[in-house]
Amino acid sequence: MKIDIISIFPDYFAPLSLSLVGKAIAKGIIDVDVHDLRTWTHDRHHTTDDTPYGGGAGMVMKPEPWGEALDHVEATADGPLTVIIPTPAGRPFTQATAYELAAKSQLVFACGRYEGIDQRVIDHCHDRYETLELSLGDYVLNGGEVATLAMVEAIVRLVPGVIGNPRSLLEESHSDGQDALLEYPNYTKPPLWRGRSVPEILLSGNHAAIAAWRREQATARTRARRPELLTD
Ligand code: 6GU
Repeated sequence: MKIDIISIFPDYFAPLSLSLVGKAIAKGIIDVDVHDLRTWTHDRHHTTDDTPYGGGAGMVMKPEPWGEALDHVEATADGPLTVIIPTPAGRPFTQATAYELAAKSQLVFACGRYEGIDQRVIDHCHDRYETLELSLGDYVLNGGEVATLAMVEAIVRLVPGVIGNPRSLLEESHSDGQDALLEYPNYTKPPLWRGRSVPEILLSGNHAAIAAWRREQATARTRARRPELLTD
């Protein structure tokens, strides 16, 4: 999988060379290119934003650098592009979205500031590429960079070969879709820590009883924290 990221803050993406995503890059399973949007400005100050038509607070990203950046990525691509525009005004990014995107050959993340990119760029993307405007949740970040880091990690771990033991993915896959439950609590050694014991059942060796206990715990936790996830 190829991932292109276009941003005025390319330094935000240094952590991609660490941990799981970094290993996937080292293994050659994914290839990440971070592009500085200012590469495609032509004035002395490398201007990427301007005041909004119609007035109002904040600035809007100018269309011209975005057009050239996208043309460049398209011209150097060897297949179809899927463009992702992180925005608090987008559809929710979910685990189902992550699975869908993990199957694409080339993703392009267009990181704008939260006041947004000139709408004509977004319309151009919808006309020319498969394009998704996606939000992480109902809160506002200053720009798409941190949202992109989160989405890239969620997607890349689902690409075949990235996670050594795909059983951990299998267990999770029960937890997507409508009747998802939150994860049950986990314990490791020692059996007693600061007066707190590991629940007896987990030491019993009774795998059926353990599975039932975990399901109860997950259900109780889901009812308390995310009742909207329970269908029954
Ligand atoms: Cl995807 N972008 C921005 N700027 N803010 C957000 C977001 C995305 N998701 C939640 N808040």
